[in-house]
Amino acid sequence: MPLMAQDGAQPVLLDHDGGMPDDYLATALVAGMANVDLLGVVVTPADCEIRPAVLATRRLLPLAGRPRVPVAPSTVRPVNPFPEPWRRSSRRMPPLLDRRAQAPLAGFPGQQFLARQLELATAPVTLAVTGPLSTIAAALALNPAVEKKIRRILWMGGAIDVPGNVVEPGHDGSAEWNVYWDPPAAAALWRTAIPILMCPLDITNSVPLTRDFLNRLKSLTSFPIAALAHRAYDTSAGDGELYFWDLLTVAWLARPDLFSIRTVETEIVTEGPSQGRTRRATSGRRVDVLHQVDREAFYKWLLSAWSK
Ligand code: AGV
Ligand code: CA
Repeated sequence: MPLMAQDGAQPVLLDHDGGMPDDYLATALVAGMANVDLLGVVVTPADCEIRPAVLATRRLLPLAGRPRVPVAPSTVRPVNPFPEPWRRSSRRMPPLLDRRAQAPLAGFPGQQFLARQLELATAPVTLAVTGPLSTIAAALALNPAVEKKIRRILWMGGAIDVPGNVVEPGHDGSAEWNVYWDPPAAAALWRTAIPILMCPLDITNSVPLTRDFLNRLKSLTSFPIAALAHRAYDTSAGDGELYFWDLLTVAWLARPDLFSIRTVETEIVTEGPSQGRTRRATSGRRVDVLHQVDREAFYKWLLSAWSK
């Protein structure tokens, strides 16, 4: 049955980048939130191959109760592309392959779709972004006037007082990948007045995928999304350390009460060995940052959200 958004639900546009399985599960999670009015989903071609990522997104939305939400592939290009094996893993959403129902395509490239949806919006929209900021930056370049339609950008990205996760020749390791993929796009957003709420590695480091979580998930696989999550994390095992990066980010939309927030001043490094770093700077750009989370309550909430 299609999910009905609650009266007064917050309008949200989701921009994910197809990371397996984090971005897909975050998409299902947002689609399942009754306090969210989901206006569309954009797929940024970053941590994925765009065709399988768009297809998986279109099959996930009906499964999560939102069969009519439009999906738009963005056509932005990287400064620093993701490693090939990570991108290839976007093909592996096995439980979705036999599903026929597909959410519609928007009929515009993602950046144009974003700009249009913002133009049409009658109330300020929250942009939930679980990949690079490139598509949003491109949408603002197409129509700078839509900036005032954005209530805030909720963004998985950055590393403030902890090491980054970029391991590349010539890089010093201080950057998080969603910034590093396109540092000028992040820098462009830093020049706007849009309220930014970041979910950086500082906080996502506290929510790893654990063996205990997988065991609890395994007992819930009679529910379709829980089954999907279990299989997705199973096929991803061996790819290295996994965290609930994007899932923690979007959890804030439904459960802000689980988080504390702090404000920091930062700048984006766009050149050299630290490119993509979100560096503290006095008189830098003020951003709000998800600071601490009630970890066990988050895990519990995630499992319950997947059990319906
Ligand atoms: O840096 C975290 C971001 C999140 O948006 N992504 C993964 C999440 O979707 C990039 C990333 C870091 N390590 C990775 C990543 C890995 N081992 N595999 C794939 N993507
Ligand atoms: Ca991502």
